[in-house]
Amino acid sequence: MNRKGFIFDLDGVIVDTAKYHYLAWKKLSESIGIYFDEFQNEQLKGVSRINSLEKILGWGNKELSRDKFMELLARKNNDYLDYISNMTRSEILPDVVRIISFLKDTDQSIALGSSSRNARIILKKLKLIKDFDAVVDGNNVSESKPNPEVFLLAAEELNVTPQDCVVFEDSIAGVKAANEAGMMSIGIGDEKVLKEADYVFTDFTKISNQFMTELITK
Ligand code: B16
Ligand code: MG
Repeated sequence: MNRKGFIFDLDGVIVDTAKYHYLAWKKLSESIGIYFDEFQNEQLKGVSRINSLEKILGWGNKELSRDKFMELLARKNNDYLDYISNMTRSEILPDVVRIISFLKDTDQSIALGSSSRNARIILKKLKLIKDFDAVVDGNNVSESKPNPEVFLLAAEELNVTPQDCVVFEDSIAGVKAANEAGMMSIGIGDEKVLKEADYVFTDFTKISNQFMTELITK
């Protein structure tokens, strides 16, 4: 069989940490008097921690000193780390393990392409890190999604051309990044939100092994 590159986003694709990012950002926004709900949250998915706080401050028309900005970033991350401290394999989203096993059985290359600086900690907690041939995360890039840097770097590490890569993403920013990289984008979530993706599935239980075979042989 062909060897292609399959790049997984982390938050919202492999594990439902998106809900913990939401809780931590909501707490932080409200503590500085800025309204925050699911609509705002959708626009932060896949976006780096720094860019997320910049967006929140923009929505609230607030400017902060650099020290205060850094303090709020640290506070958000501490809350987030508290939320994920007891995370186990039980929080891996349904059928993620089946899809990864299928890719390994068919000798495909697998990478992580996440904006999170906490990605490695989470993969270790989930005991998934050994399954990835490359891990590219928020520590390795200078530009956040929707910039394609994270996915292009992952393809390079896998030694696969971007045209031979498939990206699984739950965020608008991430789907844009995959498209911009010239890769096939598969949205995981709501097709009304992820309308720019090449395909959208509500979750991995809806992705058959036959569909995966078609992606590999295409
Ligand atoms: P951290 P992904 C992204 O991860 C999240 O979707 C986004 O909500 C978060 O702000 C970003 O990581 C940075 O995360 O604060 O842990 O460095 O979806 O690209 O895996
Ligand atoms: Mg995500």
